[in-house]
Amino acid sequence: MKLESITLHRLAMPLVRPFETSFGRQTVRVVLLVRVRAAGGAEGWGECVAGESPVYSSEYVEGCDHVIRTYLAPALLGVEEVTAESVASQLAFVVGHRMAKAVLESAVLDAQLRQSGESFGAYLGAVAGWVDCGVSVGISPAIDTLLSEVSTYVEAGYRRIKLKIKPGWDVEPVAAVRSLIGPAGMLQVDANTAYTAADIDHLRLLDEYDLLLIEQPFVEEDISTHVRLAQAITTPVCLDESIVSAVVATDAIGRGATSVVNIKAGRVGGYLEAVRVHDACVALDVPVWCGGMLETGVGRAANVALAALPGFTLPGDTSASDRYFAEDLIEEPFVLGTGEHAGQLAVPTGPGTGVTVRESLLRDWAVAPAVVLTRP
Ligand code: SMG
Ligand code: MG
Repeated sequence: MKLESITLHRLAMPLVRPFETSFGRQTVRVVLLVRVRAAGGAEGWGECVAGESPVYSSEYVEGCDHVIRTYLAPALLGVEEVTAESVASQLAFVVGHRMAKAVLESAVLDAQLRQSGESFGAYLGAVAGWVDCGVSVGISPAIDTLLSEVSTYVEAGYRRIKLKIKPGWDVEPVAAVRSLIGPAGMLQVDANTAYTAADIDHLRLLDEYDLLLIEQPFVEEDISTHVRLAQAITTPVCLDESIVSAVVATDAIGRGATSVVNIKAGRVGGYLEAVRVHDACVALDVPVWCGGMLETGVGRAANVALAALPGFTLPGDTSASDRYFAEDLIEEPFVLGTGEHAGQLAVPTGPGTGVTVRESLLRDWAVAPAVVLTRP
């Protein structure tokens, strides 16, 4: 397709409760949304996963906005033909900036699929109509508040609990939640790089609680300390921040740093690369699960489609809309299923992401005027 315009929307959406990780506390999700319009009327939406500040990743909203306006959008608006399959190579002259590239590729893919009538799931290779959902639970001010939050999620049907941990908030909350949910409850932890090699002995204490995995205890560049930890503990080690491509995933698995992989399309540069990460892991018999970045329904719809691929054998951080927002940005908020589908979300089947942006909310929640980039 020939792109006519790329529009950047910047919104702020209040979270239903603060979300605290080892790197900070967040009460609002600032979202960069991208809309592409092509000649002939095709239109698509993408959501950038970068946060407001560079604390989870080096990318952040203002930085993504800048690199999109200055380099990425002009490259796509300056050519006659763009497809989802061509975006990565058309943007390869820019080093890194995967989250910024990913949102453009997603929006182009959405436009392309809406035009052809195919769903994200069908295009990516989904094999399931429903996906198992977990919930990521932030660091709490106290154990009893944590337990009451976890109870709410267990009652809602979530199939797995993930606890955010950091030095000083690890063994005690894990022990408390393990006794609350019982031995059969699926439980895992995520440190977002808060530990160092000096903590390996301490992290071994977690082995007692039968965790599904420990996610990203050390800094993203430090593959070798993850290898050391994997050799020292029985809990499987899972990388998130470190895995920025299928090549890195294959390398980290080969080195024994990760025996489970968290896949986030934004972190690896888009859904096409996410599928390559999935395929590489499946070939190596490594289970994967779908990560989350507090997405609105726009990004969530694509994530739920990705999570329906066959290698996604563990519940994802793909929670229902009401876990994040009082009101979602889409007309079809994600709601957990009931009965046999308790704790699951249905994979959208409509063209593209299958969801519709509520355009009035783009205006109500805007924190900056929309920016329309057009052909030179
Ligand atoms: O989308 O439910 C969600 C959040 C899941 O914990 C989550 N994401 O490191 O995996 C992770 C974090 C990154 C985002 S923290 C703002
Ligand atoms: Mg993580």
